[in-house]
Amino acid sequence: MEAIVQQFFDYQQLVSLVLFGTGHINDTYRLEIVADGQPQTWLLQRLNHHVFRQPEAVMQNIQLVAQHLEKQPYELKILNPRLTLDGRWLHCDPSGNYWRVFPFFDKTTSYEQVETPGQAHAAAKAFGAFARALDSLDASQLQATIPDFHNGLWRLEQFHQAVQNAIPERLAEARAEVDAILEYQSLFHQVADLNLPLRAIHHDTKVNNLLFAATSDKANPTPVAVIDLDTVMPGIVLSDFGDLVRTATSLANEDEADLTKIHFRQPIYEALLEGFLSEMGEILTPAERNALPLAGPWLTLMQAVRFIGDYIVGDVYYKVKYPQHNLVRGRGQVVLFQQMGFLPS
Ligand code: GN1
Ligand code: MG
Repeated sequence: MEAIVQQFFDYQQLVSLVLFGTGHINDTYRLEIVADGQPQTWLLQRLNHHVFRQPEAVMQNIQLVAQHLEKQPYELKILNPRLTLDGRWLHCDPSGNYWRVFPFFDKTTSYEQVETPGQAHAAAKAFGAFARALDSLDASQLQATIPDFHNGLWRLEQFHQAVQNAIPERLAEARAEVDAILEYQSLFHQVADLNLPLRAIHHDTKVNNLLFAATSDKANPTPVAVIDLDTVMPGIVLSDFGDLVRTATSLANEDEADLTKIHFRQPIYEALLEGFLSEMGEILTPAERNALPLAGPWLTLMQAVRFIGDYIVGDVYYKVKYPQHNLVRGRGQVVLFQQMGFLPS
């Protein structure tokens, strides 16, 4: 690891390097060094190149977005990657792993779950401000670094294939969830048929991808930065509003195994809608605005498809901590989806 840190910094002392955060894809470390006689904290991250097959394109997108945000009236901090000492965004180590460094925003905190409408409003306003600042970025300049990432019809097709190729015992265990997903599959057609416009979309607006000021009032926190820009690429607004609804409205977090704890909270939903529209209300087209109620159910069902699909084929995508982990996550998504009250057409 020292050899990697040396690519990015000319430092006097490496004080600590510890695993950090709860991401399902990349490995993130908090790095403390002494450089130029000063203690400094950074984030060092291994980019999962099995998921992001064009690491350079991911960094190009992030760069483009960061540069664009710099030129906008945008009040949050911008996640600018740090270059290696010889001017590269990524360092590829001898084992073929890709590394990059981001600023560590001090005195900030993140929440795995939303507790108050004030938090929900602040979170949605922050992601809304991010989307608004990117409204003027031509989305076709961004590369689709994970092709078909939030293409519901493609996810559905992959899911059907996963069911065909499933490990029989796992498929049997997940039968109820698989059937529930199939019962509502028309939702993916419904959203695809809307042909909503492509924008520069974050695509991972879970509430823990926001940093808030650690000293601010927890019930009404002050956002500091939108983080995790890896999946910024062309997409539809339902992705960003939807993932916010998926992660913020539920009383329990994504890993909760006790299904009785999963509740969709309507007052939180209303605060999210108000917060998001306070930034994006005048920018959305009428079709986008009318489609917002579909965002939460659509994204939650898609996440169920992804977790259950991964479980039945043997956990090839998401990091898991125990064998049933993806099943538990997928079950939670199905329950949350059912509570959202979407009726198949
Ligand atoms: C993944 O890396 P992380 O945890 O931010 C995933 C998202 C899912 C999310 C579910 C590249 O995000 O799409 O919504 O897990 N990212 C990728 O928690 O697949
Ligand atoms: Mg992510």
